[in-house]
Amino acid sequence: MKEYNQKDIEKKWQKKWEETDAFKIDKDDLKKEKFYILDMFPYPSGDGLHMGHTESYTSTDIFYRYKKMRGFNVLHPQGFDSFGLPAENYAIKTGIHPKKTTQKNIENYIKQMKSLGLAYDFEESVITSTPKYYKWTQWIFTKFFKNSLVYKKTDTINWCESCKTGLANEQVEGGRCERCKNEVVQKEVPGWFFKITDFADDLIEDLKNVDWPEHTKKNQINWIGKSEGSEIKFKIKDSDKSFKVFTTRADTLFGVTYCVLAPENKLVEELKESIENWDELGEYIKKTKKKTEMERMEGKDKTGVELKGIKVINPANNEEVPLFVADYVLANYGTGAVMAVPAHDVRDFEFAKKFNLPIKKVIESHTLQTLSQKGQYLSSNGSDDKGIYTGKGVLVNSGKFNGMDSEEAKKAITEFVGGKVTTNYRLRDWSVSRQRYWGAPIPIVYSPEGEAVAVPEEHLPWTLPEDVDFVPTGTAPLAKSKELYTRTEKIFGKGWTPETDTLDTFVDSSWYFLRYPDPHNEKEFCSKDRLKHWLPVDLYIGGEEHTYMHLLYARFFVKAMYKIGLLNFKEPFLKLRHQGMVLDEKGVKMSKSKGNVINPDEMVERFGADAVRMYMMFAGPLEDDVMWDENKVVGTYRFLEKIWKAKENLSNDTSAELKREIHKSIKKVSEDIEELRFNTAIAQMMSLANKLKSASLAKSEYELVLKILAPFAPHITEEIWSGLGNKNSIHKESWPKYDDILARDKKINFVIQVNGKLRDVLEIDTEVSEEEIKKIAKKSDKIKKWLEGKEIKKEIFVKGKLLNIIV
Ligand code: ANZ
Repeated sequence: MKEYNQKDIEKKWQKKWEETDAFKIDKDDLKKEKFYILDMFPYPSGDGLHMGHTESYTSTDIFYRYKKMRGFNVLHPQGFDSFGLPAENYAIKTGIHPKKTTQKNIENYIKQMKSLGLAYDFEESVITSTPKYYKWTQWIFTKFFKNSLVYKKTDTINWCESCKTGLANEQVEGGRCERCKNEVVQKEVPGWFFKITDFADDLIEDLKNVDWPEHTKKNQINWIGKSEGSEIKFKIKDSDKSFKVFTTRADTLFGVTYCVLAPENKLVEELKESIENWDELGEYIKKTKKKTEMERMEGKDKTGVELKGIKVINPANNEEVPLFVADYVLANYGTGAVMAVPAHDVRDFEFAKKFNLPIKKVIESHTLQTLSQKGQYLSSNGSDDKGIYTGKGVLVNSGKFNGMDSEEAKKAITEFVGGKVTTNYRLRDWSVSRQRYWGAPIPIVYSPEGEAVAVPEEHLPWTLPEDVDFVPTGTAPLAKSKELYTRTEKIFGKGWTPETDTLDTFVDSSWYFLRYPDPHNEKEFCSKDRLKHWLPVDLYIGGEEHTYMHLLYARFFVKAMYKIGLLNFKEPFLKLRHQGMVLDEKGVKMSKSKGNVINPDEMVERFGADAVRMYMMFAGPLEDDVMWDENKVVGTYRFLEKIWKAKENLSNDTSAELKREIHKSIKKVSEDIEELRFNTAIAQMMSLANKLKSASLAKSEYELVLKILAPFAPHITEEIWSGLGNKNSIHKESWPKYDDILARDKKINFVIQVNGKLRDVLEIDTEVSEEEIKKIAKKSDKIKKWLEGKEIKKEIFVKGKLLNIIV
């Protein structure tokens, strides 16, 4: 008998599939129902694919093959998110052009993906760093520009000193650069911004229309941070100046004991003349510039400086309160000014304690009112409460509003002081300018008068110049390109200059899924027909880490493109699932620095792609973390061997029992794949494989087994299939139908009790009647002895489950 030699088999079929263009699809075939399954495309790093990729790409590959066998026309593309910092940093170190490194890495990724048997048509890939692709990234940018969805402003942005570039809020983690982990500072830099805030409400609302994990939806909502509140004007005493605060608790207005301006608030400078301690204040403001937003928000030790000589009038009761500058108030949220109510807000409370400011209670909890209890007070100290209560309740110490419910009072008090009900968002416009080289050039040129003009379509792609020095100096590398400046003057005239920033790479990945249906189109980003047919994406699978922002940005792109008539749908990904992480044997996340990374190549080399694919899927539910365990890969290898060996003992007939088992498996595996429960589908096939050896199995039923296994283990099944004399690929076969009657459980375990105690379990046919069961039970030796000499008083019968004989 020929041994199962996975190495030869896998190489042989991978070559054959390639030669026969096995994974090509007709994208214009409108007759078949379409299904678009999308992977999060990788950044082609020098390290190659990691096990996380292997896991998620295997899952989509299985689903793709299954859907195809079900008769769908399935689009299952792969590409490369190939602009970005690592290639540029590598270029800085080695002098090798990022284009070269990227190309080399992509080739390696493709080789790895092929060796795993992943069915991608790489001729239909998108590679974001190619002019062919970024032409359309730039084209969309110019469309946004013409429709006022992108604009330029000078703003304080997050700046990474080490990468010498601006970063979006989303790229700052705990005050550090997401990439290099160095501290991020605030810097005033001119740059381009996408108007994502225009879509804040839709970005929340439309989540109702997609099938996504709840926590991912929640995360999007939290990031957008919609907050309903009021804007209330406070006047400065003896001055015509005033400022507005944003508050979500207008009901607490009578409890204001001071106000705070953010250090960056322009009013501070305007009040300079009247401020008695300007030096102290200036010193403080300078210091806060060094702090990150996170430090300011989370800092336990509150700091600030009172504006001596200034008083503020509370519009509700005309009381005079002091004004402070404190860094816990942020400049770019709300109005950059707050009314402080220490009795009902934690941060104000901490501040008031430190600066010895009055704490005035104006809300009493309902429970406190009715039960005289102080359930929700965090630190109450007796009846003249100086604690803090942040909940809803009833107004006290609030003039004519006393006794009013706090929710009701929000509106009433806002109206009373002539304020305005407003909504605030945490979401900021998306800053997309990067002072880096390896990205798509922003397709903007400036007239000699400084007016920004979009590069016309005929000059797109607006190519990335090659004559630059990558070493970062703080000015954009493109500013050093002679070619870019000459090109600009040649096309637009003397005195015209190019924009020298490049686009954030998140821009590239915000629309790549729109390109896959038509990646070679030179006239449109995607033909209208193909767009209409293929989009939106039916199923998107990818990791949870680092993808929140990508998801938000992609959703924004689709909404913005919808708004300007480029698309006819508003959500890109109808269904989304995340795969878990791959951990090492000890349950530790794999990472280069820990040295516990497992290389997929090595595993494929040792066990074969089929065994590795199956193990990854068998190790647990897709969304759970997988602990890599080499011994268990051996287990899936053995399973494949059992399938392999079965071909040597085929009979003319399949035993009735095995036939039932096979149909049950078809049913279970189909249902499980639909629900992405690959692990339980494999468990079913493993249990089936154990039964193959001892029973007689005919070729026709064996082929059914091969077909349901084919999406999981595409090589071995193809080899056996062809060995059985089949001319066409197994992957072009239809998914088998199961016989409903055979797939049903024939026998059930029926429990027999005597006086409620389990005495016997009978394996009986589901069709046996109640009378018949009672007879069989009483004949059983295990039961007889309990009934001897006794009178049966009652029989309790539960259909399909148990009989309880009471004596
Ligand atoms: C008075 C007050 C009393 C507040 C109270 C809360 C509780 P969210 O829900 O996140 O929108 N705030 C407003 N602008 C701020 C800024 N620029 N920096 C820091 N804090 C700011 O939070 C809104 C609340 O955060 C506002 O409501 C304001 O404090 C504070 F018992 O006003 B509140």
